Amino acid sequence: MTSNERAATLLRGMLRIRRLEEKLIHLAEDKTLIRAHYHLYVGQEAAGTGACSALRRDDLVFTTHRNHGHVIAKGGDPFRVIAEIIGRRDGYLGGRGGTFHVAAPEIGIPHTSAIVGGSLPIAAGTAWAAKLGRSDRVTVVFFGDGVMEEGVFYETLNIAQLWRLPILFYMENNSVTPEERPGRGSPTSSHAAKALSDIPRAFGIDTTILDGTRVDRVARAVGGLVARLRAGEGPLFVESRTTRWPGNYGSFPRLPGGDTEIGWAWDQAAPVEEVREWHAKSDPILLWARECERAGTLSRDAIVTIDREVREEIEKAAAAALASPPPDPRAVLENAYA
Ligand SMILES: Cc1ncc(C[n+]2csc(CCOP(=O)(O)OP(=O)(O)O)c2C)c(N)n1
Ligand SMILES: [Mg+2]
Repeated sequence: MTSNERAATLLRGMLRIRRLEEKLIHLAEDKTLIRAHYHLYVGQEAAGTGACSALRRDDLVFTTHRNHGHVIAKGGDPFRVIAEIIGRRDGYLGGRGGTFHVAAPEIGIPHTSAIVGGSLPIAAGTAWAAKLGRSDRVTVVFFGDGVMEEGVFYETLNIAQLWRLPILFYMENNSVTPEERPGRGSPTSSHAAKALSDIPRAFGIDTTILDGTRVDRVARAVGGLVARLRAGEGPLFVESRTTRWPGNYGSFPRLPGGDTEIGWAWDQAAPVEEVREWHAKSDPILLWARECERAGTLSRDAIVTIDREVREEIEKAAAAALASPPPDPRAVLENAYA
């Protein structure tokens, strides 16, 4: 892939997540389509997109309550993702999982848990299976900084290191200010550790701190880590730092400044005040658009065109998902175990 193609692929991948999730906020205004709580990945697109760009289709990914972005980044079809979220038959799980449980075994996402830390031991299990089967498939488990307060996190780290499992623990610390992103310590008010990255290091697990808003750096770094996992050097740990999008502070996601305008990459004064600084300093998509134009890998016109194409793709996917029927009530006992 040329550097221009790579720039376009990463931009398109991140925009697919952003446009899909903005669309979800609009769909949720009709209180019947998403009936309960839902969480968005807006602001963290560079982490999932960059990391998954370094994976093969048969590598395994585990995710969290913010799973939509990871599923899209691993190659999920936006139509089937939206259909799952709004509970329709064409969803990856036939509409039974919903927003908290979008999983897609055919692209390497066998399971999603919304229990904080719930995916970690299962991910260690698939890594162990790969090791026993002498396969070079790797497992990447994405999780939030909050997981480091859970007991299961410590048990999983311990067994993964004792058994040298081919797993990447990809911790998305979304509680970091722009100034703290490149730094070393990352204090949080809810953890006694001075730096979260000290914890895996105490287990002897090699740990990398990444600015999780920089898609190219994430892709390059994870590419190197995955090669090491395939060579038997696991487990490995990443702390990926992002700054929380203002729309993600309340109990339900909001669009305080409306849908993201791609032109804000150059017109940084344009967004409303509540989101202006975030888009200027912490929006991974606008940072990448600006960087590509500066480096000459994508022109402004090319960037605008990619955005228009992605918007059209997501509009079509949403229309098809809305046209998909609800699950057949007679199928309610399928896949149920008693
Ligand atoms: C075991 C458990 N405890 C509490 C919750 C409620 N809960 C849902 S998300 C969340 C915060 C998780 O923080 P973090 O892992 O940092 O993820 P973020 O939301 O910041 O992406 C909590 C406490 C839960 N789902 N599971
Ligand atoms: Mg968090």
